[in-house]
Amino acid sequence: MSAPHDLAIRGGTIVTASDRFRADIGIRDGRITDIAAEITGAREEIDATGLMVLPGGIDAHVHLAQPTSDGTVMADDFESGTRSAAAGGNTTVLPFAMQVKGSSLRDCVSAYHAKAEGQCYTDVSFHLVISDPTPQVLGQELPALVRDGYTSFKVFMTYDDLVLNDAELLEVFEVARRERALVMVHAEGHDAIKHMTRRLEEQGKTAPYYHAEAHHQIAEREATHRAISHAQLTDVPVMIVHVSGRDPMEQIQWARKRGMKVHAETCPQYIALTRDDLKGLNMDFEGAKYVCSPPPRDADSQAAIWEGLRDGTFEVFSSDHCPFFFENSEGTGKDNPRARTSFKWVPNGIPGVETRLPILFSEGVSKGRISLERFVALTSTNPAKLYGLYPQKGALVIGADADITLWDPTRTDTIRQENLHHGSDYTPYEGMEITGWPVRTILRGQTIVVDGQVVASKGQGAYQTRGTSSALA
Ligand code: DUC
Ligand code: ZN
Ligand code: ZN
Repeated sequence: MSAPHDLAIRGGTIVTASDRFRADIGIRDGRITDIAAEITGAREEIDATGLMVLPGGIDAHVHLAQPTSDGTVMADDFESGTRSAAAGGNTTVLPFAMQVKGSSLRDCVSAYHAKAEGQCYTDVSFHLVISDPTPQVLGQELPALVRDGYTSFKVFMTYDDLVLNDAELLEVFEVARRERALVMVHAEGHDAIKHMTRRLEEQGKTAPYYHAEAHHQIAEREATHRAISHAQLTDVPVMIVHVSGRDPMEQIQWARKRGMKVHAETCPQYIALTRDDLKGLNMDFEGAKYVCSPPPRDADSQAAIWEGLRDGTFEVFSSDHCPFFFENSEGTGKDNPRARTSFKWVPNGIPGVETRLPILFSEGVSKGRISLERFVALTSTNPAKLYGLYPQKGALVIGADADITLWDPTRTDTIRQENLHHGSDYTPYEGMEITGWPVRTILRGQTIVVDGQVVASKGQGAYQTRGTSSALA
């Protein structure tokens, strides 16, 4: 008689978004088939005594192998980016298939699939980015893609090559409503940023630090309110991504109190960094290592973000992993000749897919700011629900994919670039001390990382077609 389970995870404490309890997990053919007090006789057993057994991390906001308009090159392709994700306790990541202006959206998606095919260590699924909302895109391509399982897309309220005006935003929101897709918004006011940039440059304020002044929190607050208003007018749920501080967060709370369907995401940089990090060493170019948009704010905003993580204002905690080299010989990293002339040319983005979960675990759970159940909700269950992957992903229930991360809540470590698996040549979190570390990552029943060693083979990760967001169900 064959063994009833391929794998049993024994002796650990299972933690979900709502409960924790002592039980074993039995797995067959990549799925959870049993959760019981004691499971014996499996072909393979993992002893999880003393460990926490959590659903695998789902990072719902990463950028991999994305084309750029200025010649900068992303430091991660699908191979290195998903390897880094797996090492950081993730089993699924959601990068963006970016429409290049003037191109067919479908062609961009096909090109992105070609980059991912056979390269991934974790499962992946793509959000779309709509940069050119032509009648053909809105009338045909986008509806067809949503039906094919690309059930979320992002729009930008800033960047010359991505910004949509208000009329375009409203039209895109209408399509999201009609097709039942979740629209994600990068909410920063383009004209305000351009104005601030001009004034700062006139005063010779061109160091990376001034990126944080140009991308002022007021510009984020204004755009957040505008996005919410457009969503209310078109009666569609929205996800405001990478919310950085108190002011935009209060707009979201204001809307929610009035019954509007506004969802919100925040990221590690808004709890672990401040704008002072952009000063580098005495306002030098080191500050470019922390340039991302929206930028980190101040201690008051960090405190606000923690309140929002606790009280449910934020449902999703993603990395916004957008990795560039700091310096490389081709001059295609952050330190390039143009970027030395003004902060406005520094590529916007920082790496973080591998450090997202340890940072939230350590700063949140280990320091008593959030519960472990809330950690699971923010980093796995809620993203699965909101992006149409639940309950196949983000849940430890019978029938779900056996995507599981084992955590040692007592293990201490220090974040060091030399130990990370990403393609960047630095981490903005260098030297950060962490309590609580993922010690094993299991993807559909197969161990892909153990004690920091990636044991998966490239291509083990698979593309996941998604259903409708819980926000639209
Ligand atoms: N928006 C993102 O979501 N990531 C990096 C840069 C940006 O503007
Ligand atoms: Zn963005
Ligand atoms: Zn992003």
